[in-house]
Amino acid sequence: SQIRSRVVALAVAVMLSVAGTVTVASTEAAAAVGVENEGADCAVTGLPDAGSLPTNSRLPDPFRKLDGTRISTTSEWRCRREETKRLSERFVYGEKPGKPASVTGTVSRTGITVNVNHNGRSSSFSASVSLPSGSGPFPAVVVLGGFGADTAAIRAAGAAVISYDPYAVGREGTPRNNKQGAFYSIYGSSSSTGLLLAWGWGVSRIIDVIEQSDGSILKADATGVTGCSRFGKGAFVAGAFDQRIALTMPIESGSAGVPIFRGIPGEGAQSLSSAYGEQPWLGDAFGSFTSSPTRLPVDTHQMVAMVAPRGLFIMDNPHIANLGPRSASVAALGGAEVYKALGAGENITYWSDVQDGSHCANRSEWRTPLQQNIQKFLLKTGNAPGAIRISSRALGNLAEWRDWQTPTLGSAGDTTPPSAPGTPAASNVTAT
Ligand code: MCU
Repeated sequence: SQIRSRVVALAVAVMLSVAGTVTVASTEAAAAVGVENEGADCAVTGLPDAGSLPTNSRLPDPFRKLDGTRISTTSEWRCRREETKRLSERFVYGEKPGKPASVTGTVSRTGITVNVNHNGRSSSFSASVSLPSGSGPFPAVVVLGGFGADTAAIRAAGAAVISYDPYAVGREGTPRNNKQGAFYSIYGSSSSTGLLLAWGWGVSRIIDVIEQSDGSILKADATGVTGCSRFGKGAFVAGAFDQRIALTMPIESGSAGVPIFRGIPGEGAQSLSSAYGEQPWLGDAFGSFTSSPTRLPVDTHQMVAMVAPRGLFIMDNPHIANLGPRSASVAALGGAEVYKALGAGENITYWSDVQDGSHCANRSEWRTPLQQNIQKFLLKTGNAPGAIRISSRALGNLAEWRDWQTPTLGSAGDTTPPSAPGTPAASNVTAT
């Protein structure tokens, strides 16, 4: 039935564009239901070593493969995405292990329990559930931490709120060689994986449990994730690393979140060494890049791209330079180029046009786009286009940051060369 629903989604996705040309709408490349990582089987060779990295003051080309050639079809993105994931793990976040040998648990109308067993080690954690009105089953938004997300608006839109305490899975306040929490009970307190990816691993295990439940309370194929500040960093990483997450909504994430690493020093945002040192959020390997981000073979526009073509709603605050909002807008603009190339340009929203300068404030400006995103990606009842609304106070310029252009990608299995830039890619997908 998964294959069947994917075929239906493909058929529904074939639409006539305004110009009358057949194009494939955003859902065409949507991740298959129930697959945490669609590229797990891609053979990745040629990952660089930390010692052999060239300096590149511009953003790495998200379309250029490790073998030096660029992808030319949308189907090649799957394994280019896997390369991007592996680079991000090796140099930025640390490794996210695959699904543990055993994940069990329960879903009730008030809570979720998660029990994990792997290699003779076990750990567990729980989260609370708050349902919207109505009879369900409901989509759900996992809210990391207890502040900054508009949980009333989420529930009013018809999604459940899963309140998840990331510290149960990856504690703060520990040295890097003695990390604690459910993730590290399984993978070891000296794991080089940072807290952000550990928190994301916890979200993935919550989704495992929802998938295994009888589906009468929560839907397994309609999960979103959000959080503000350090939990915005966590929400961003969770969404980038689990393709079952249909909607990723980081709020005011700051350094180690959405902002491009390369832009942070010039913008005067929280420095990379401060973000690296404050808590073990990033992986241990990032330590050798805090004063030389230009050596990184990957930057956060590519984490944005890892979310594509799924729903992404980045909320940012242009009033606090320490958060790096200008660098965050560049990450969004750069990542949006991959969304566009995949035909999913309407699935990303970046919004920093807000009045209140306080960090993690409840903002009326985001209520409508938040609910539209929930309707579109979780309830599947809406189709509001995404929007890029960057405050003029913190407007980055992608052109200054890139030396690559966005290719027009051919469709899967296409044997004809891609069409000229600027025209829609021809599609060989037909409605069935
Ligand atoms: C913006 O996120 C962080 C920031 O990186 C830290 O330096 C600061 O201590 O805490 C922020 C936060 O999580 O605020 C709630």
